[in-house]
Amino acid sequence: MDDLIEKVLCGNKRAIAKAITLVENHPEECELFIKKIFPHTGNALVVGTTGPPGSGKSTLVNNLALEFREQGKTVGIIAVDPTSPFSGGALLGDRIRMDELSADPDVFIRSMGSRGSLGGLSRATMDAIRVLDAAGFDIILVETVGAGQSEVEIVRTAHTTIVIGIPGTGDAVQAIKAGILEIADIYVVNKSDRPGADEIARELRLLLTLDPHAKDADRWHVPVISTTNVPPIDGIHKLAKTILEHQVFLNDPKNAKFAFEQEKIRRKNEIHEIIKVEIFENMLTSIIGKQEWEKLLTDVISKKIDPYSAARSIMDPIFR
Ligand SMILES: Nc1nc2c(ncn2[C@@H]2O[C@H](COP(=O)(O)OP(=O)(O)O)[C@@H](O)[C@H]2O)c(=O)[nH]1
Ligand SMILES: [Mg+2]
Repeated sequence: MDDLIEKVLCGNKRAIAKAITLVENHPEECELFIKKIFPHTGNALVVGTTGPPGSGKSTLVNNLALEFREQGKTVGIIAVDPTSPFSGGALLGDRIRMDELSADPDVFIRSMGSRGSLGGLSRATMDAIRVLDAAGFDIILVETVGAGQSEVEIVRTAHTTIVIGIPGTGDAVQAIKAGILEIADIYVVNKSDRPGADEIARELRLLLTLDPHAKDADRWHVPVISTTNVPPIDGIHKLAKTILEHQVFLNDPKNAKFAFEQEKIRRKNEIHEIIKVEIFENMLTSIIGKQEWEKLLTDVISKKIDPYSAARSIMDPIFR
């Protein structure tokens, strides 16, 4: 393991790939591995991107990666798809640009699906981010599908979260309803080459002014950026600039308290996640035997007992 760690710290791509497979598939070894690389993490800027399928996340991430490469920054990319059983392969998107990226020695691309993550996908993703961070990548771009709870958790591990919407889908209003805007540091209206893009951007800016903290000086004010990610590409340069401005904001001593609170939320989520997985994967089966578990499930199915009472019957002996 020490050999693997050393190679990861040197940025060796094969070692990085192996290390990510380790954190995905071997929760026991993973724990020691993360413990050892942890002191080498904390330098990368982690940027999460979320939005509905087909909104252009992969294309945007590719273009953003190319933009940051032009600025001389090294880039790690993780594409997370909880609905995909596959892991390890390249992510979908614009193949040609993608190939351009994967041939670049200063870019590492990895996709993660639900299958190859025994200890939970969001935990595996956080650890994969750590591996890339320890390997010295300047920027780590994380793409996650949709707006479900697990995706929100994944995105919350990022320093900067980009939420993507597209014209003509009622996304903007949907986003507000789903509370998804709350996780956005930057809102992107992609496919702005399509009709209705300006309206949706305007509508979003208006909605954002309704935030009770909208006028607080020590707050980050969520910008709405329009992008087009098919030629002629537009808005990516501005988006990259805004991401870096967000980082400057977080690093400003004036905003230390805000940044610390954000970090606290991230670490709290992560620890919760670890405990949750431990309870479900390990503790649950050791507290309540397999037969007992089966019986409880059967009782709920046959309506002998409701799910709350079933959960209580497991928890009460521990917490009472
Ligand atoms: N018209 C238009 N199409 C786009 C834009 N960005 C992405 N697309 C297309 O939208 C489709 C879905 O893109 P993809 O990046 O795979 O979406 P993802 O599922 O969110 O990752 C692809 O055919 C892209 O070429 C854009 O700005 N304008
Ligand atoms: Mg995609």
